[in-house]
Amino acid sequence: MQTNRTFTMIKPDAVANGHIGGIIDQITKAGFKIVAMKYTSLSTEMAGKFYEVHAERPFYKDLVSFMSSGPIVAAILEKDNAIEDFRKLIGATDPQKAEAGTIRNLFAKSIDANAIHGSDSDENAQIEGNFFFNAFERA
Ligand code: 3AN
Repeated sequence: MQTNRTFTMIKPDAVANGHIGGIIDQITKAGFKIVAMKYTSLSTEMAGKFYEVHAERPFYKDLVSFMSSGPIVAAILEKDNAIEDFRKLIGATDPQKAEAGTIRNLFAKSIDANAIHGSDSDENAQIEGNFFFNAFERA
């Protein structure tokens, strides 16, 4: 399993607020290489499947509805120690708790509309990347 890749999504709030460019700038300045990238949107079915691991959580329904509310940008990123370094770059789930200078601190307003997703493990990075990109696109 690859340990130098992570998967990210710029969420509907950040896209709607015009932050695609600002966020990609932070990502590339932090040393991540873009392996694959796609501007697209999720149906409620696709969002439900993507967040299936959270199906029992109280916020699941709202999360699915939010994530299918507008366009997103999905991407596979490469860097040594990608998972940990990217989680550091995006900051805590709750933007109020995200460290100064992190992407969520700069661009997110609330815990549900928190601007960006980052995979939490090598295994999930692979599953999530495969969800959006075929084998040729993620070579
Ligand atoms: P992270 O995205 O930081 O890995 P997770 O995996 O715990 O956070 O949660 C997945 C997504 O679910 C978050 N990005 C956020 O949009 C939403 N979420 C998490 N916790 C809450 C919460 N307490 N209330 C509302 N939405 C939440």
